[in-house]
Amino acid sequence: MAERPYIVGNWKMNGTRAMLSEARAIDRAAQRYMKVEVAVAPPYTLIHAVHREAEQIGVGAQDCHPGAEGAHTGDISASMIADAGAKFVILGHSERRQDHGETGELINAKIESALESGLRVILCCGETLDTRDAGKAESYVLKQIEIALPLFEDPGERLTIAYEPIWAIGTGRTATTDDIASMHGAIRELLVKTYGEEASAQVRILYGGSVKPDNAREILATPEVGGALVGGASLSAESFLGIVVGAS
Ligand code: G2H
Repeated sequence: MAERPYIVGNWKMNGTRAMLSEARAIDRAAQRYMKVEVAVAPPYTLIHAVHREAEQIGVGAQDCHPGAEGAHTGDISASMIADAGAKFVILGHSERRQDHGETGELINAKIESALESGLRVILCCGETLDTRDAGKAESYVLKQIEIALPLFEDPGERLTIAYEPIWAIGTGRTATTDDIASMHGAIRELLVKTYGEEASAQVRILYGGSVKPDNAREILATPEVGGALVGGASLSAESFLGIVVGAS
């Protein structure tokens, strides 16, 4: 288990103001688990409201535009997200790669913009079942990361990687702990090669894909798993907190 595991709820396209009571409950309970870093990424419409409620948890966004401002109808920039109270942004989620055709180059540009605005970044990666079955999962995932990685000398806590095999997202199916350990180990090697041992030590590698209270403890005890990115199970305070307890 990481020194300070990072448990992040990704609410995806879920949540109206009625969800603020869940955020309040998560925030109150998180104060009892200070050794775990807890955060949620609600939809844009709730970032400011959750930020105002939150004393302990971090609040983030699920995407941003690579530009600073301008004529981009319907888009939101990293500086706007930061202004609303976000401290981090999830980028490169497979649902954005699939639904919006996001490329590695675009994700890299978004990361640069987010970092310039003072946001921390959670960079997602993960392979399809076909890619895994073809024995190409590791090379595919490492390539996704290499293309998107920002160039800095010391990423520190500004960068987090989330490995989310697409075939395990919202399906109830999780990767085996051997699969997870092997992929996380390969990602760690890449980080060390890119930034050096010392500079990359603070970069946590999260696992995501059907993490639930009943499998969290085992997943979080897997080598090189520094926390979890949680979708469905983050929508109720009770189940999300069950995962936080598993990390404590
Ligand atoms: C993977 C994960 C959160 P879920 O997308 O990013 O979602 O926990 O619902 O599989």
